[in-house]
Amino acid sequence: MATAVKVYGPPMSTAVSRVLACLLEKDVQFQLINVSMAKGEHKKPDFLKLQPFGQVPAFQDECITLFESRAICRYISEKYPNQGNKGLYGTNPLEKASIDQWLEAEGQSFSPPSSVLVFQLAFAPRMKIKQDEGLIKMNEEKLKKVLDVYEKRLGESRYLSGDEFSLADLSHLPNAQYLMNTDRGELFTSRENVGRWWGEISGRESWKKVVEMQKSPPPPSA
Ligand SMILES: N[C@@H](CCC(=O)N[C@@H](CS)C(=O)NCC(=O)O)C(=O)O
Repeated sequence: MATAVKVYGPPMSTAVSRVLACLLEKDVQFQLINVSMAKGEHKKPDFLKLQPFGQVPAFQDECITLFESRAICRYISEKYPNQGNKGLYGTNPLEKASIDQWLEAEGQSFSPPSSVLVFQLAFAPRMKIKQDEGLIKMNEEKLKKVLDVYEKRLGESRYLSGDEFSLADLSHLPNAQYLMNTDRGELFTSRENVGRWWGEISGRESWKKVVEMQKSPPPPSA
């Protein structure tokens, strides 16, 4: 039996939760190893050997180590083509290209403004950091423009890359979840197609498990 892959980092991290969603979607066994960011463990020499930028997640499969959550998701999908959700990263070059196109849109267009908003609206209050209203407004405007493009696209197809759920949709879940839990959920729900899409992708069993993991304390082995 294959040994479980290892994911290093807390599930509340958006990038870690992206990888967890992919592993659950692909039905791949994993071991989650907590990294206490509060204690700065992600900047310690041992962790930097796994992730040289001092960020979570890091990922290990047998003798290989990877970082960058989207690259890890692609690897998992390619390594386990015949288990779990078989079409998560497409089954032919055209499907893969379309998924990559929307994964890039997530990474390059959706993630920058939504990550600022996640930090400002969800994390800053918990960390007792003063919110920057100017930054919030500017990034909200940027995100609205991105979601207008999504609204049009999702009027043409059920999911971003076509009519099947894919890595491209999955990759949006972490930031969208945090924003949906703030008073900015309307950014998604006020757009008919985006709201419908959010309902579908956030209702997947894989993502519901990740949300549960985010609510639980880190494992004792951490
Ligand atoms: N592009 C990276 C981003 C990783 C990232 O920004 N991780 C955050 C947590 S979500 C982190 O480790 N932040 C701490 C830091 O940058 O010092 C990925 O997708 O893996």
